[in-house]
Amino acid sequence: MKIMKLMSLSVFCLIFFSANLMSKTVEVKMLNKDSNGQPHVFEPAVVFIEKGDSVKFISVDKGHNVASMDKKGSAPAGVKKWKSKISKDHIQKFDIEGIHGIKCKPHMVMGMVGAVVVGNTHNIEAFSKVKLIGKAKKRFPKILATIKSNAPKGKARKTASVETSAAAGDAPSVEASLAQLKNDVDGLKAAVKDIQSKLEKLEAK
Ligand SMILES: [Cu+2]
Repeated sequence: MKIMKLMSLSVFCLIFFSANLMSKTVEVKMLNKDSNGQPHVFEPAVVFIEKGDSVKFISVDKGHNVASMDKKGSAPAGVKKWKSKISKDHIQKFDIEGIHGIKCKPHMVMGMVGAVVVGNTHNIEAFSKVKLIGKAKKRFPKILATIKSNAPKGKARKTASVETSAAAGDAPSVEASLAQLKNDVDGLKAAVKDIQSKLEKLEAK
């Protein structure tokens, strides 16, 4: 019995560490102006990540912050409010799947809004009904269009997110090995489920 428990514990550890190895951080710049001359922007305005990944918001220009949008429908159920300090870099980890609206508090009305898409777009309907004002309202359709045109997620990650961990030259092989690792983890997860159910049956006896 003890051996079984130890075995399942070690498999859990393996999965835990593999999952941590796979999580990544993408970067979003907080800018006074983007390359097209658009004032007060997150660049990119929309990023696509997986559950457990993080976004690093870089305070390139001063006077900005990043926070959860805090509007009805602007985040999946269970997401708590969060915000960064003005003029500071901020790393935010996302553990709940779905579309998370973001804003810069001082410049929201001037259109400084965006979104972090975590894994999938299951809350797109509620998100598309978020009520914004001013220039944010004007920019919102473009954000929605970016989310829609890049779903399913796989395609978008290459163009819309910035890999910070992988060196540019060997990016494809890193991608491939990550995919392999993910497959392995999925296999392990199934194995753990199997062990768990056996364990439960044994304990029931
Ligand atoms: Cu701002």
